[in-house]
Amino acid sequence: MFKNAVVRIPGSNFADGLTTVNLGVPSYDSVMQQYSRYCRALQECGLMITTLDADLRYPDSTFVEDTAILTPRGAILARPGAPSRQGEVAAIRETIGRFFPATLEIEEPGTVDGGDICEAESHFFLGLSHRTNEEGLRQLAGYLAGQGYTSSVIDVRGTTSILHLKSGISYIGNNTMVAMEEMAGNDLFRNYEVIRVSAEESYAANCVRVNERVLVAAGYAHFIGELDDRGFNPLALDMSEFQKMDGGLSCLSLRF
Ligand code: CIR
Repeated sequence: MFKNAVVRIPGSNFADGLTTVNLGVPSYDSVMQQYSRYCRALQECGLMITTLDADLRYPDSTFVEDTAILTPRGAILARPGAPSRQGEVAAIRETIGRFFPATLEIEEPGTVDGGDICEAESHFFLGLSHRTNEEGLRQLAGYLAGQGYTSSVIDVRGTTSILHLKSGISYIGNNTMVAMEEMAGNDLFRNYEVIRVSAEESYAANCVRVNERVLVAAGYAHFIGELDDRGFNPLALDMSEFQKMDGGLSCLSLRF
């Protein structure tokens, strides 16, 4: 069960952030509407929200998930691979410290984006990506082992169209892994129930189990229907403006 979430208000310069997709420029009004609905959804799932002010120094800083890995056994501050995002960690450190007195930290030359880290009960899947490097994962695997977790690495550098591991897979509890078509056959998932997300709906593979609900991007009827059929109680949220900046649903919050 999660009790808390940390979010950061999108800045008016949100559209100046990094993106690799060609979906147009986000409208700030719509960004704020979608962000507000997202926060309400977290509250509807029973979470207490800590809201950080917009930080115009970092246009991508609303994607707070990339700054830390929070587990029931402790906090690990990440070190984002994009130079323009590295200052986001200092900006959130004090907030995380309020909830987690002792924090570990990924050190240079390691880089880790939180979006590359997928927690599945006591096992972690660690994405090696264009943002998260081998040294970062070596440090992280050591910290997680110290907390009693196991981990395995999935190299997503050759996987088309995803920024982070969790753009392509999500663990939603009940031993169930959601995976985009291209990743669904990975042998590491052999002991899981795998819900395959078709190539047309692959953006929705980034979804989040929050207590009794699964938050999922709106507009992906087939996948949402499948979640429903399997009893996962999906809650669909419009994410179009965040998608324009390569952002998935999970990256808008840190949940713990
Ligand atoms: C970036 O490129 O870093 C941001 N525009 C999007 C980050 C999305 N984060 C995530 O999926 N965890």
